[in-house]
Amino acid sequence: MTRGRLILFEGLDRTGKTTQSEALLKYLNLQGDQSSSSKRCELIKFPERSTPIGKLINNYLVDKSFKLPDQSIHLLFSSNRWELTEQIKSSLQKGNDVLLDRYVFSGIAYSLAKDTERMDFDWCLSPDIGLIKPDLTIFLTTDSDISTSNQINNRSGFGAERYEKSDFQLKVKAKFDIVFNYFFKDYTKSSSATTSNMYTSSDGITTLLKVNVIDKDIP
Ligand code: FDM
Repeated sequence: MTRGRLILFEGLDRTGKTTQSEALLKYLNLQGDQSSSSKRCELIKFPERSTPIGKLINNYLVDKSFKLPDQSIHLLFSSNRWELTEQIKSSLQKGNDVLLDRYVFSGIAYSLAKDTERMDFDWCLSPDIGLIKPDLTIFLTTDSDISTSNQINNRSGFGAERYEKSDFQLKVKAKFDIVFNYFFKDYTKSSSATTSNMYTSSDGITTLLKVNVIDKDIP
């Protein structure tokens, strides 16, 4: 039996990760229905808020008065990925494709954006060492910092959760560049916008799509 594919959607808030991952889920499941195999595709969104650790993370995100050291919440996000690792591996082994909405790269970029003393890149990566590596990563971002701010400010309901502030999102955007430059050999080359990798949704939000196969393993 061929192992299923692990496909990751990463990116800033409000760039269409959920829309795109749900569309691909539907498409792959339709293909599965049409073929003779009983392969199914599943989508896992991180943080997965229903697990014991996910519930803690959810409290932290929705309740801004809930205090946790930056180190602790970083480790909880990583721990949440470990909670789901066996499930992901077993689905892939059955030949099912697994789609992920956020993963290790969000973990590093969001924590680095906090500029916490001694939480450098290596520190942030270390709890994720050994996690299963995606076969394909699709990074959704915006073309400029101005569009990032505008998109974020115009989002309905934006600001309800802890990290939903446009100045913080701009920092995350810069940190994603550091993270992707480290993991993907051709990241810089793929970063300029062309008509083929831009799309605008019905609410006028423009997204830049960068598709990369991971070059370095999650060690
Ligand atoms: N987030 C998500 C992190 O800070 N670290 C992580 O490891 C992950 C997976 O959680 F602001 C942040 C990113 C986002 C918040 O994610 C909740 P969604 O995609 O908005 O639910």
